[in-house]
Amino acid sequence: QEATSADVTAGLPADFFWGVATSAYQIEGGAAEDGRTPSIWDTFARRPGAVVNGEHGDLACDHYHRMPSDVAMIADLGVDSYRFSISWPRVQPGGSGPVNRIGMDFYKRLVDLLLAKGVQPWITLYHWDLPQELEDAGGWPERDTALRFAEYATLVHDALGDRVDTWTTLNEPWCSAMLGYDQGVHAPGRKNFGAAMHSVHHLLLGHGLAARELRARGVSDLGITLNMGVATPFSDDPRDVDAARRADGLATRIYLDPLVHGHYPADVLEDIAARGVTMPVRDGDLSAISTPLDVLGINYYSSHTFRGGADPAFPVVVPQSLPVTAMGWEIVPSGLTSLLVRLHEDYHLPIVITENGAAFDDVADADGFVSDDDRVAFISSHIAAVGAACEAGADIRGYFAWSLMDNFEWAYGYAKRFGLVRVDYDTLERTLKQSALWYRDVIQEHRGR
Ligand code: GBH
Repeated sequence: QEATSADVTAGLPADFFWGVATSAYQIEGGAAEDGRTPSIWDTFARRPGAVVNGEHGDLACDHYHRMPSDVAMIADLGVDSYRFSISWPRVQPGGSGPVNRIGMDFYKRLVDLLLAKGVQPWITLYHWDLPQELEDAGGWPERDTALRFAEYATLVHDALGDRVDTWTTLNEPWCSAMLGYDQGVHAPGRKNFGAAMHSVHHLLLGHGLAARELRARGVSDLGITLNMGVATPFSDDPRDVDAARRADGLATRIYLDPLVHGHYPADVLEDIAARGVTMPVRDGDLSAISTPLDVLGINYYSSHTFRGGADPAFPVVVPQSLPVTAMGWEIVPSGLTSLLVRLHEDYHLPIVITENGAAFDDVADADGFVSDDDRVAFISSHIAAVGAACEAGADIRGYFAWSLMDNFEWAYGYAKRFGLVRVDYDTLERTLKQSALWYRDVIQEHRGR
């Protein structure tokens, strides 16, 4: 790699921090152990055709049993922070009732081992693994799920609040609502736009009610993680401009306007009303949802250009003939800079990149080593894009690479590899890729500046 680490981190502040990220269902395994009950992903993965090759997270990376050595590996990368999620059905089986001590002890040990190694734990409470019983009772389209989530949040905080400072409520509610309830490509696999919009509101409400509880318990580093990109109109034809407005509305403003400004964007409410849907808002909901955030987590993978389609309600993505990752997602680091500058201007929040990374067609040598120059180039160009946003005035505090290691890539199963560390799924052996060694150097050089 020709660009030096110093070039890559040039625009970043001296106290910028570095991390790696994972999520519970994607790495843990131990699906039926120590009292854990099924989540919607355990169920969905069993549905024929839902996941490539019928794969599921029963074993995944077996992190549930290899956690101590995984923590040693994390520390060895030299990161400041490790972002992971709590499996709701592991710590509160069925999604209601008392805490499952054995399940919670797993996370206590994880946190203690991280702290002993000087790595800060960054907890995400919900990364898509809703207890199946709550889906059976209606799932996120139902208001009660938001109340259950707030209760679950307090139960986790009661157990871990003495040793964890940083709390994220939800990971990517857009994916939960749109992929899970509208497109049906994620759990629970429903296809109903109205249910998806009701899910948006109840996810936000769950976030807000949990945020209130955590605030009342003294949490001062509280956030939510959203996935987004920039939506660019294909041309200045008003139909294309409208398409980009709609795409941005359903991906960005429908979350950030209520979270930051305390109201849904009027144009988005009109768009969804035209599809026969109204948000199930009750008095007081928006004040809970707009509980002040200390930090906004942004997961960035790509950005898109849109044009108006035959039906204006459905913006059409126009491929830009850019290089793509193994997911087929176009590589658009400049979009990250524009996104961060725009978020700074419109919402004025400190931001942490809670996920960024890429799947490529890794080839391991006889020792399991992967020379993933493509991943190094992807991550380095995106870190540089964050630096450019900082230089333009955005307040970006840190960066988490997605992911620590190869894992269960949802509907794509194990075929798509996002890790800095390779996982051999026959032996479950972990091997640092070139990108992991490079990332460690970047962190070290940035610290030395
Ligand atoms: C994240 O979601 C998840 O938080 C994480 O669990 C997951 O493993 C990781 O990303 C990698 O997928 O087809 O060009 O329109 C990613 C959310 C939403 C990002 C859809 C890409 C579509 C790009 N994704 N988006 S494109």
